[in-house]
Amino acid sequence: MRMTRYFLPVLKETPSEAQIVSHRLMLRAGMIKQSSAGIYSWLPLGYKVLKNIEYIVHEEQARAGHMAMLMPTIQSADLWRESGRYDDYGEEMLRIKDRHDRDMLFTPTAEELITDIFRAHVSSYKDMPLTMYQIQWKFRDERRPRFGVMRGREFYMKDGYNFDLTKEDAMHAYNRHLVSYLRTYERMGLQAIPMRADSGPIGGDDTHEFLVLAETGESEVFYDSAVTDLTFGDREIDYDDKAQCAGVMEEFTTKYARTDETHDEALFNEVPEERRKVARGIEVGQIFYFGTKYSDALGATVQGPDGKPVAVHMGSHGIGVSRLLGAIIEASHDDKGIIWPEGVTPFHVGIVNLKQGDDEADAACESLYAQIEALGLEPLYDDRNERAGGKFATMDLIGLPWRITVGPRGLKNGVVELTSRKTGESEELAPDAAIAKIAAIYGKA
Ligand code: 5CA
Repeated sequence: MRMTRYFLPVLKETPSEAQIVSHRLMLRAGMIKQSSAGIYSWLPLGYKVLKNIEYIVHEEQARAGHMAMLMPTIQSADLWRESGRYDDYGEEMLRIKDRHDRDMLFTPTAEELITDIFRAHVSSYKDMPLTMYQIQWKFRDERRPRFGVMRGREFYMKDGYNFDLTKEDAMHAYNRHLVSYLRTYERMGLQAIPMRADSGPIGGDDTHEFLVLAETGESEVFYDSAVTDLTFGDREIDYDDKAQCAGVMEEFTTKYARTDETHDEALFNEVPEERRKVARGIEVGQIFYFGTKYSDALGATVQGPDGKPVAVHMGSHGIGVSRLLGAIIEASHDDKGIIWPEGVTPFHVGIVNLKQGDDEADAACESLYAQIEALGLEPLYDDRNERAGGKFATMDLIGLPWRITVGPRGLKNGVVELTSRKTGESEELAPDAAIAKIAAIYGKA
């Protein structure tokens, strides 16, 4: 992409309505524009990152054996009356009437609809286990939408649902989700710690939230600092292996880590004092096991191995896809702007031409551009007729992990400059060597 053709409405001034850094930077970098309270348009740069995050979620769900699908955002109230949640959900649910005066709603989550699909099509235990998920817009009429995409009214969520014959199988699904979520967040450059939480309007007893530690987080959290040493890394896992998944679950959830809703001071005090931490966190996901709550309410039974009907065991599992943009920026920025982890960056490399219009500099930039594209990577070329300072400021603000700077003086010596956004370190390299390094960084060598 060339900057002269790109829609990148960066703001010079810091927007006064934004209270936290991720919200400020998303507005300043031209990623989103508020359309009404808690509802945003996703401008090209923001949309690209949203899609990259979505892609990682899809890949990791596929790896875990879960099937993608899509359900409507507008649903009939009838199903929600069957489960009893039409009244229970309260003011957070956006209620709509259609032209025939029928009660409709904008989905805040989809346990009812997926259970309806299941009961219509699955009648035997032989068709289980089954886990399906979608990545779809949700609406919750939050009392205090704030912090940009962090607490929106409309937001993008991955919601997955498992159907199993027994509690044991359903707990395997729970553990499988925990493992897949650990991998998902790590690929985005985040450490998200599973913490015992409260299940709220979804229901059930077993639930963990995944929290990214950040001063601006909305949740107060209590944990044993030993949990921050745990990483999943690139270990191999067989998602069908119950014992393996349960082992990871145990490894990541046995040490004390809880949100304020479930915090237990006496238990916490058993953690050695120097390891007891109280901090704030951003909830980027939550997994639930709620047994037969919805299958009982909606009559989702299957014929068991002995021929008798059994209510299926269910759980649901969410990732805050749009919230993750805010969480990643909170975890990765400096006073100049965003620092995208390589896994989600909107463009892989920025190219800055220090002297637009100079034949040699222009040609060198064009050549780098073509070579980066040939690697299957996306460059963003700042080809504007602007001062170098302005170009650097824009690149730093939008946070591409790597920048290649091209100028007539360097080219005379046969070099360009490769700069890491994260460390700020620059290296002078021949253009080919810079390309080789980029290829290696992104696994394209
Ligand atoms: N049905 C279950 C699992 S699919 C469910 O709805 N879970 S949830 O309520 O915990 O939401 C899942 C994730 O969506 C949360 O962990 C959070 O990261 C994100 N989320 C929830 N509310 C908002 C909101 N108002 N704005 C942005 N993200 C949100």
